[in-house]
Amino acid sequence: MATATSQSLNFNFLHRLCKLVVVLCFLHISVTLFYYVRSLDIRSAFVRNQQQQQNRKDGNATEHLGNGTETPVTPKSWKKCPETSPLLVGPLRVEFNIPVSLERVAQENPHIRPGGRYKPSDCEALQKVALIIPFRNREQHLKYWLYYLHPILQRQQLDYGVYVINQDGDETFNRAKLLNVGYAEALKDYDYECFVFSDVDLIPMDDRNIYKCFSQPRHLSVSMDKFGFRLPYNQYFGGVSSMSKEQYLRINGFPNNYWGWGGEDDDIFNRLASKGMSISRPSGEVGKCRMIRHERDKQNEPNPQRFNRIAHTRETMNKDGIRSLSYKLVSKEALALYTKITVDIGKP
Ligand code: UDH
Ligand code: NGS
Repeated sequence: MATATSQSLNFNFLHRLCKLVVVLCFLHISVTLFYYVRSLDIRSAFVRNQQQQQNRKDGNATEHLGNGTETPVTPKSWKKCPETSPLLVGPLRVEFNIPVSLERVAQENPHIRPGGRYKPSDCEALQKVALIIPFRNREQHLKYWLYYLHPILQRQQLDYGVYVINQDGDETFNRAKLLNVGYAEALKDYDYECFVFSDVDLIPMDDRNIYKCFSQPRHLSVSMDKFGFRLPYNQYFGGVSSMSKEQYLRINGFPNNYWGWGGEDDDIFNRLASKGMSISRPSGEVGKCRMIRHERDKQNEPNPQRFNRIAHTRETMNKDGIRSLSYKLVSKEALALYTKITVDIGKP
């Protein structure tokens, strides 16, 4: 009798245990199903959101007309631009006897946005490039630079912005420090990954000389008319050059203490060499460029200290560069064809 009772108790216990296990299994499956369905929802929302953000970034999902209406624009394909732009034409005629005005340049380049910004509308540019120009009192040269370069850069299918770094006041000119300011200020605007540093008076004669960055720092103005279309010396790194953000940071940017003409480009070359980098260059044919002839500028006399300074680059480069840059921003204006940054960089 006692055995029968205990058997029935055991059976009851087992029966309840089984029920509990079944309920637990059911709960487990329901919870799993619930989270699975929810994750599907989140994933598709994420994809939708990403696409919208991308459209917004490229400014093409909708066009704001300024009157409260938004017109949908044909969605573009998000493929990368090709390695070689199909728009390139090769050798170009460059001359400086035609008068150019900013109005004309703006009219002929209707796709340039305020601040001198542009990106291709039908593909995603391979690089985001900031073009940095050291500047003071060279208005006529700047007009030619914008006139020739905007069409070239657009044909090169770059996502770019033009920054003119105007030295305030009449103290001695300092090209390399202005370039450092350009690097710092451009990065406040956009996530640039490549920096092209160009004198205002140098114009490429072939649009296959791409104003972008390469696996090594690039020297672009390799055959200038004023040097008989030859490189003046192997280590020459002046005129127009490009560096990725990473390459630039590896050398602590450029020196801030070369006041007046000469040597700062050799210092930059020394910095690159000391970090084991080599210089990449286009061929002499593709790298042809013209310089706008001019007299020596006031307050940019040859710097008598330059030879001594370039002899000590390795010792000074870690202390003097982008990490120690200081300046006072006077103004920053997004003009129709370029961003004008006026800056007080002090004096020697
Ligand atoms: N720059 C200015 N304003 C100046 C000085 C220099 O905008 O007052 C800029 C400009 O972008 C120029 C660059 O800095 O292209 C380099 O200037 P530079 O004077 O070092 O070099 P550049 O080759 O002239 O233009 C060298 C002296 C030429 C003397 C010619 C005498 N016939
Ligand atoms: C070298 C200068 C460089 C200059 C180059 C070309 O002598 O800064 O000439 O100058 N180096 C020194 O003076 C140490 S150019 O003919 O373009 O005026 O870039």
